[in-house]
Amino acid sequence: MGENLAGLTGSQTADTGLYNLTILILDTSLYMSDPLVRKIIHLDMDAFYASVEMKDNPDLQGKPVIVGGSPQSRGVVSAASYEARKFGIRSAMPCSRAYRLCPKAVFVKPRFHRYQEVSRQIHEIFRVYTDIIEPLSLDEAWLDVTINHIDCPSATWVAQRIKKDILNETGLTGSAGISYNKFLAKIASDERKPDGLFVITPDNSADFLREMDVKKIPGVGKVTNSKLQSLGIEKGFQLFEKPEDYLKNHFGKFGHYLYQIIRGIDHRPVSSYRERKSLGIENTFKEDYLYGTELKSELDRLAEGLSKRMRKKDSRARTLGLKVKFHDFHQITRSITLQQGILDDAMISKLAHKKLAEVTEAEYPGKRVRLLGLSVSNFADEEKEDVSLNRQLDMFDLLEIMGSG
Ligand code: TTP
Ligand code: MG
Ligand code: MG
Repeated sequence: MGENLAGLTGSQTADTGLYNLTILILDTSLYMSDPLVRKIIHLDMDAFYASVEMKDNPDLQGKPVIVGGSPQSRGVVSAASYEARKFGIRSAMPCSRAYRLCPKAVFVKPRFHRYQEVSRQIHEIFRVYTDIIEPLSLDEAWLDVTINHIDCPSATWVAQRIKKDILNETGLTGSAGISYNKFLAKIASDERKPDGLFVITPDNSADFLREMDVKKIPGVGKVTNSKLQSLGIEKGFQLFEKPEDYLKNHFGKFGHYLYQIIRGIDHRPVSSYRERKSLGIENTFKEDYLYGTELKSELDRLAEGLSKRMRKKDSRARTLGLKVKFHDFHQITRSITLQQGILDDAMISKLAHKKLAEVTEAEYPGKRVRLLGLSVSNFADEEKEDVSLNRQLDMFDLLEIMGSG
């Protein structure tokens, strides 16, 4: 059954009534075997910024397109079209290197408002099918379609409809991953890019995870991956063989996460737009800074400001979030949650500096920063929620912090 479903992914453009009916039957019968199984779609647009530019400017069609800085600048690639990727060009690569790899590539400056606009269009389409939508960034989101507005029992079918609507309304393609939890759906959306659709079922997830490279696990960054490699863990089955205590010894709390995730266990709900309480402060700088004295003192100022606000509101929080927007508008968030006690001024400053160093030195070395933000959430007087984190501060981030901390 699982193989049948996965096999459908290769011919997703077919659109005969019969074909769709086949999907419906396979998918329904699969999920009907366990009414408690959730149906989650992860949708991620293909070469998002580059595709938007190519759609808006037909001259760029079929060409290697790079959205980011100019080839002479010290900027990096934000997005590379699939044509550009044939030359080995990837996001976050210096533009100068991209130019050397493909001198005929067309370099385009980003237009963030336009990407936001397209992102809003896509979200409108999502809402036709479900209200349970959790955006991860402008170009991707999780959707819980276990119950959906069109009463369709097949998540695969819903994903196909969404892909088609997106294509009709924006002219762009996205890739869908369908599975029974967020982790597997996210991994699945990457499997058949571009314009892909891939299903991981309860029946075939074990086989899939066995063959998967562990570096694909969200939260496994460079640091964790080299640590895993040094332990001889590169493929899923190698991780699977390790006892939980072994992983905990090497990775702390992150070890528990790895143990669970490689067994396909992820109970996080798709948490939709509802705003969680958080208190934050951010600053866009007049010039972009590399990691160094100026950036550190900007962070000090933010930490002080945040502490002051917290005192004013008498808030006692457990989670600290750091937001970093780079000069190319690429934005990331990291969070850290205290297991005990509440954040005081000293702790806020210490943790914020630790995270900033990790992000700017280890993860994105040499990338200039245009904005820093700090926020606190998970207040001590707040009712405990399943995942008591700000929506943007994904649990994977938290776990990565715990793992590398
Ligand atoms: P991604 O979804 O990671 O990549 P993508 O959409 O360009 O390509 P793919 O088909 O593999 O999904 O990121 C979405 C957008 O976010 C991307 O188009 C540009 C921006 N971005 C950056 O600005 N810098 C980065 O390092 C990355 C990874 C993305
Ligand atoms: Mg994408
Ligand atoms: Mg994405």
